[in-house]
Amino acid sequence: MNLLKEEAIATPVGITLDRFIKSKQSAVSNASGEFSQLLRDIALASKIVHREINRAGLSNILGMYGAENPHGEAQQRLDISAHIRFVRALRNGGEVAAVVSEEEEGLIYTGNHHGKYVVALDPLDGSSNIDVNVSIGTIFSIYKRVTPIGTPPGESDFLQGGRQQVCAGYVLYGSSTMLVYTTGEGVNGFTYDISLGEYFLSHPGMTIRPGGSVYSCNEGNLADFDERVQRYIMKCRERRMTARYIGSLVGDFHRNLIKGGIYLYPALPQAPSGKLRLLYECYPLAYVIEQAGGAATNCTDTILDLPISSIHQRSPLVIGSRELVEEVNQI
Ligand code: P6P
Repeated sequence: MNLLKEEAIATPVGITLDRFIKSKQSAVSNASGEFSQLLRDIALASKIVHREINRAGLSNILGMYGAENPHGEAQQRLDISAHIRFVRALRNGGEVAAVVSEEEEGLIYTGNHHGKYVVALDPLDGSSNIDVNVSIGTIFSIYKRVTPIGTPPGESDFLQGGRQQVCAGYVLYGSSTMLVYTTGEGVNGFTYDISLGEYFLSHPGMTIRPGGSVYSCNEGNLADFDERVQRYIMKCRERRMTARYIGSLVGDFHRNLIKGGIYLYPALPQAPSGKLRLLYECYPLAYVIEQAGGAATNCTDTILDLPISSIHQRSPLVIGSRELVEEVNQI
């Protein structure tokens, strides 16, 4: 066989998500495969949501759903579609005992009382961008249950605190669809190849630069920010940093992860505890960013150390390059 063929055969087509998961599972001596299956269930749901989003303009699925989520926010049809896809995949996969979703008030019991895990998720973040074709995302967070296996799960399974997450990540439905997650051993990014229906490892070992030249916040609220944040934004302007804000947390977060930068959603008079939710937005992204070498606070305290007392609790969020986040604390 000539060298070209040998070289072609020896060149890997790429590591699929499934092969990556298997390799990680085999490194864990007593792994049962349940966690691996749970990750596959999340990936499957994301592929279906990808398909829904990419044909949204053609399938009468854009626009308002005609109801509000538990926070009084108007729900988009795609919000509900994504919620249904993820809850269904997690229920049918059998590994998850309960789900908390931004789109439902209480726990969603899957009936899998022998499931070892619970999942908190924002099925489709950035809803306001859905109809205008701007990147949106799914954010997820996985915990091992603290309630006894075989019994019904409870809220305590979700109120363990950010440092108890066993996995966290997001799916970005952008110019390409990417799944990015951590299990505490760094951050890895996978790009979806729609022609094969597979995610391929495209961003192994993702890290964020300590500094950065991008700041992301809704400057329309500047007058309502607390003075310290106002001073920080002025400093960003003085430095001629680049202002980039697309109103989609996952999109802004991912850009900053790749290029270095900071995202800020401080408390506001109309949102004294902040707008974002601790359990299924702040905690998971804080886990990812810390694993990538960055930082996340609520403007003063570390997100992952914040106590949680309710499943839809809100928090201010400052997240991104470590030096920039620490500067907000010191300014
Ligand atoms: P505002 C989307 O609704 C979201 O939760 C985040 O994705 C986004 O960063 C933020 O809210 C946008 O909020 O108040 O600037 O429109």
